[in-house]
Amino acid sequence: MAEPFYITTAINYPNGRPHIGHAYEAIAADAIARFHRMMGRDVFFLTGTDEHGLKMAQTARDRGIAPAELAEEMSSYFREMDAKLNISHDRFIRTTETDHHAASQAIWRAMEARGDIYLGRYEGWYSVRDEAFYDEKELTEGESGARLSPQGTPVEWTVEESWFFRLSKYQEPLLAHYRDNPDFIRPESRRNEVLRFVEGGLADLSISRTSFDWGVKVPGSDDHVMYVWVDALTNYLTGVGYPDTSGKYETYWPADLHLIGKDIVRFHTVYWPAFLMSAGLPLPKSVFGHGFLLHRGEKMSKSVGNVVDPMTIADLFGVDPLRYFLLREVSFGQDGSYSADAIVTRVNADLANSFGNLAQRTLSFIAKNCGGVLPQGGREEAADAELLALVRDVTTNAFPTQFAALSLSQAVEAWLGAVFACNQYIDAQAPWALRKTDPDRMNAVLETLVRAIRDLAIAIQPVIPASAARLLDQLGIAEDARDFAALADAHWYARDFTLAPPTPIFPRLEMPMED
Ligand code: ME8
Repeated sequence: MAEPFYITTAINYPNGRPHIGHAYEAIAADAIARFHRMMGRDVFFLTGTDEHGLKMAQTARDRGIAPAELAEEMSSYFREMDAKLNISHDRFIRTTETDHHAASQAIWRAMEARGDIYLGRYEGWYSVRDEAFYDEKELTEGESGARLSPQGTPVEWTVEESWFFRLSKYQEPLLAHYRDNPDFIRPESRRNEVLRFVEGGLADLSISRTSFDWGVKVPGSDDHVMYVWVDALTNYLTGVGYPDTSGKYETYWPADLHLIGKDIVRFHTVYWPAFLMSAGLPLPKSVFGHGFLLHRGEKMSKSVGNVVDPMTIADLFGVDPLRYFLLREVSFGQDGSYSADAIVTRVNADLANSFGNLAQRTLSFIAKNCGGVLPQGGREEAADAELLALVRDVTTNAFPTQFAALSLSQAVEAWLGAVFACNQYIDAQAPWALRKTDPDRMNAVLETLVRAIRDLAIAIQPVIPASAARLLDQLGIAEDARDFAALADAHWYARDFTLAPPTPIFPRLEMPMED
């Protein structure tokens, strides 16, 4: 039986349309999910929308509509974005769904049964935009003298009757867990931040609200709704059928990877494992906090006018070019910058001029000069075996090793190095010149190239799935022979296949008029 792999993204607040940061996270998670499927794992990939909380309630009120109506409309844009970007999730969860309410109430009851929930009165600072409580000592002073959260958002003084979770009780167990599981929080810089925060002491957490009712009802306490993060985090359990602990839960829980952005690492590595410990449930194996995507190095904000709709970018440049750019350009775990000219430059250099050109030159030559029949045999030289060994090493070793370690950009860089080697080989061997002088040698060169292109197209599928599939179609590779295991078969094309004159897979991009 295939080994399971459960990966999740953060669930997005549908209080507005998706932005490029949401697209980035979905694309990264999708590439990782596709990679593990290709490695033979039984993958379950969960994404969705986080529809409760004060932020949703306030946005809906400002628009004069019910929160459920806002959620319904905006959540559909997130699903459209996922469909457009070729996101291969197994479930799109919405926290307003009935099974999610049941799961949230079940984990609440489990924490209550442990004696970790008590009634009190919350007095403190709350940021609606972050949906987070802050300590006085964490706040800074804004230009107008108003207090701001560490994320730079406004906070308001809140006084309410509230249920509390005994987070303080979990300081030592959490620190022990971080110590014993060095990969629990990645990258290293985020792990250090969390360690410092927890070592500084943990106050009990207010986990219910009475001032609004848009949320999951607290069991046995109907005038309270759960703090939105309690229900939001529980989506990872709902997604696999909790509180039913047979079936999907048994197969996939604990999750292998929660992929999230750096701003919500604390919720996932402090609150969430503490809730799970309290409920007596196993902890996720790993949480990875990726960086933020900045437009020309600046934070996106409506007032700066640089909030770009990811659907527009995908329409302008194509889905796979966008996916490639984001995964190649941004060192995974760090912040990255994007702009139209950076996308055009990167995609033209790597995909159009390097990989695309390699494939197009080779395949159109075969279509034109060999009647579309993939050449075999011919007189081999040392350079052929050298190139194939290099490509094999990248596709079966460097690329998968880096990808599995979430060094996504390094994996793609290694792949690109092999593409460059193929282009040097084709220039040095010049099959177009051999056609008249030495057709026997030409056959060996073309066979080498076709093999290399097939290996490179297979490996890069997680990053650019649709384009790689088109290229593999052009080469006549069967759909069930496109995973990493298939790379071991060097004799895959010893059969009848006629190659049609290929259309280029990676057209050169033009710079749009305005960035
Ligand atoms: O935080 N670049 O939702 P959200 C990269 N509902 N990633 C970004 C980004 C940027 N500029 N801006 C945001 C929430 N993100 C909660 C999550 S999970 C149980 C609940 C990332 O819509 C952000 O870090 O504000 C998060 O991982 C995701 O987008 C959703 O952000």
